Amino acid sequence: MNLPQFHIFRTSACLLLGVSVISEAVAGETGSTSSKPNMVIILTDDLGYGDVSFLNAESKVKTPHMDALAESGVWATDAHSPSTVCSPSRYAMLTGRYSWRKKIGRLNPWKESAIQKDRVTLPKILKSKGYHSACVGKWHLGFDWPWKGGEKPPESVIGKGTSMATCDMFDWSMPIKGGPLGAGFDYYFGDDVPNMPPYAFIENGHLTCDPVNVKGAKLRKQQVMQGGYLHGDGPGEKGWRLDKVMPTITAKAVDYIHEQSKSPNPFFLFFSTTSPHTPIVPIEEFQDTTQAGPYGDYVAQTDEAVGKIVAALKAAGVYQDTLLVVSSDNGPAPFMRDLIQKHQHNPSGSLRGLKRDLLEGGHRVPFLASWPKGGIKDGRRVDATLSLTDLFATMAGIVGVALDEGVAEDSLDILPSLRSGQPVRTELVYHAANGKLGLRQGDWAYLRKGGNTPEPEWFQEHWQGDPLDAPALLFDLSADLAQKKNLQDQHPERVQQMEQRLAEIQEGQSTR
Ligand SMILES: [Ca+2]
Repeated sequence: MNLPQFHIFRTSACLLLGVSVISEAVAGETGSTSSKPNMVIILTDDLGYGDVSFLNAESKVKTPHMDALAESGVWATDAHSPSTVCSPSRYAMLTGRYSWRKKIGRLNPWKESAIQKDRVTLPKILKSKGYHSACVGKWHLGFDWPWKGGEKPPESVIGKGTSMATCDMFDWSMPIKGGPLGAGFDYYFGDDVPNMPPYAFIENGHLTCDPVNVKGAKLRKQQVMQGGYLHGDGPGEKGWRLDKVMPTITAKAVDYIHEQSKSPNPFFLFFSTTSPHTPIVPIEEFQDTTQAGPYGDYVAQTDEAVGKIVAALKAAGVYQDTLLVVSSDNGPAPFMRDLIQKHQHNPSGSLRGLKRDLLEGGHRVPFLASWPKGGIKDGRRVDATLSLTDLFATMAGIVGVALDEGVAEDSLDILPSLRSGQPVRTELVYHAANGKLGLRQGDWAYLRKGGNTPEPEWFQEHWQGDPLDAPALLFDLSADLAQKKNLQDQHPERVQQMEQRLAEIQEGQSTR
């Protein structure tokens, strides 16, 4: 693996400067001499609250590796992705800032880097403390592509959801800029977005192949096992196999752990799986291994990837002093609702709603954390409200970086929640795919009108929930986690108060 050089000088300088009060507290409480654990975030793509067996005993998929982490680390019941679709959710996690402040939605193919160059990001914060960082897998936050002649073709040709890009539009001798490296990572390997061109791997600033023109529809027809959409044509690797993406990026992430564990410096790995998002392409080893069709098999493969990362951390001898987080960037894909009828498997489990929705199923996600030396252990269940936006302030706190104004504006240090279940977050803004917002306050969820996809008739009969087209939706999650009963009529004053607060947050600059 061609990794950039370590930043030894910077690390030594940071060590000489000493550790912060927060870091000393960590060391004092745990008896560890280290205040710089390795950090690993495994972010799965569209994995649902009902897909994993540690949260849903009725799941038709067994997830033994994640279940084992739940038994040894901590698992959260009320963790949320910052948005209900990929790009904004990832933006918020890496910047600690609500994505709607920048009005970012799901990026179409060939979009420019969505994270501004001067934005302080999580890898930049950790780099300032001597960490080496890598992003492996899905990115979906844009790159600055090497357009031939420096001019981007019109959106109508390349960027309206269905790409018609061809190889001759690019100058591949020039580097692909921006992307993960532009956002502060030292190393990137992945395929950006598996259902969008380029249908190829990118390593740092270059494709790993000499690209040819690849037809998305042909790939889909020949290889995809279930549903989904490929966003058109574009440059790609000759003979590209969609099913080699997960095994390849998993192996890269494992290699990275082994390589970096030899260094005296800590590392930060953002392993962003492309599964179980479409294209649904489980490898043969997992086909027909679950009772939830190819999607279920792909969830099982995702679980195994988590197991491989855990095994690599243990084999490298760094598991005890690594903060490992496993979660999902949003709820399960809308077309997976069909699994309820076909396989009696509800990917949202006990929750109403799916990816894109303000309802809990859109953003309440599986969440696991482990850091044995740091007191995140013993298989504890955490019911405190968490957001993936909070990973920024939490990790910054662990390494002793104080956050300036204008940095990670919506991120809270949730270490007390992870260590002892102590609630930190009392409010949370929900973000639908269409930009509509909702607000969580304690047990109450208030959803503005229009932030949920209409439900098919069969599902309405099955779920027996109140209509979603009311002027506002208000749910008491302590009594009604399934969000069947809209209480807006019974509590008009609460609706008014929460709407007012939501508007206030929208007008403000920060929530921390
Ligand atoms: Ca996603």
